[in-house]
Amino acid sequence: MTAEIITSDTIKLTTQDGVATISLNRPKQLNSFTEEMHNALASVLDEVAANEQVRAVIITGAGKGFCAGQDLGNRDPRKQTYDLGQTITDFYNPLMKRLKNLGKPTIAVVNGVAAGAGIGIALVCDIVLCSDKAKFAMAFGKIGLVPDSGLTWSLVQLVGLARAKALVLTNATLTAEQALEYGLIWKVYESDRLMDEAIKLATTLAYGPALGTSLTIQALNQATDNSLEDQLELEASYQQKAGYSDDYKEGVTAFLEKRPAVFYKDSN
Ligand code: T3D
Repeated sequence: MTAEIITSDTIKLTTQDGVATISLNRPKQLNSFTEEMHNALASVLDEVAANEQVRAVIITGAGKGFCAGQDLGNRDPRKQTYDLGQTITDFYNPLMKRLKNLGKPTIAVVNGVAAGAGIGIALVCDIVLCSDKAKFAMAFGKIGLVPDSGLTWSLVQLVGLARAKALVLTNATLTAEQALEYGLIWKVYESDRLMDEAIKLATTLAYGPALGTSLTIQALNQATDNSLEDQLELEASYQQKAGYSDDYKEGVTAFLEKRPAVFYKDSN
């Protein structure tokens, strides 16, 4: 077992036992995003994607918040105009694509308030765990903006069009329990248990069959865009890949030998 800590000012990365934990680290501003933080997170995500020892990824926030979206301290529309389409194209959209296509399971650990693009970051992850103190504040309408970071897509997918429209048009703030009831997240834990539970889940995923897990995520991500016929074809091709893997050989061998399968050994 090993722990390695790499820090930049705004993003902290810890790797241990196959699990990378990424903390958004601007707690005084509720971990809202600056350009520097976007660049630091992009580098860390690329590093995590390339590191074969990393087999599951947690993303969380330092301090009492998860992420309040764009840093509004960086915006003063009284003094200048901004091409926000450009910042979305240059920073938020690549971030969403990096997270969605990481090739490893991602867990958002929402420790406190998530607002604006912070909600988009949580919902693009494969599994969302929340503290009982977490809140989801839609926020965009309050400053005259449109939901971004994939939220017009993910909210509709997760809660349906009727609830998605009402949530964003009323700038609603959901509690963790409401988010659970709406099907937005997987589980809620008391705040002092949240990280232990997240690490337990991430470690279980890290010790699972990496290729099969990655292909499963990819298949599920494509399900809503595909017809059943297309999805059946996709499953056949992914199953072919999984069937040629060492993990399949180990899984079936372990079954026949009546022992737990070993897909991953921490090399340290
Ligand atoms: O601009 C572009 O590039 C386009 C991109 C858009 C993407 C987006 O995400 S747009 C949405 C931007 N985010 C928001 O509009 C959220 C603004 N924040 C809030 O509405 C509230 O702060 C929260 C609902 C998130 C939390 O409320 P509360 O009462 O728990 O905390 P608070 O007291 O409002 O905030 C605590 C501190 O965090 C406070 O600083 P202070 O007064 O203690 O020094 C506050 O200013 C700071 N903070 C919160 N959100 C932001 C922020 N600082 C900078 N940027 C923020 N987004």
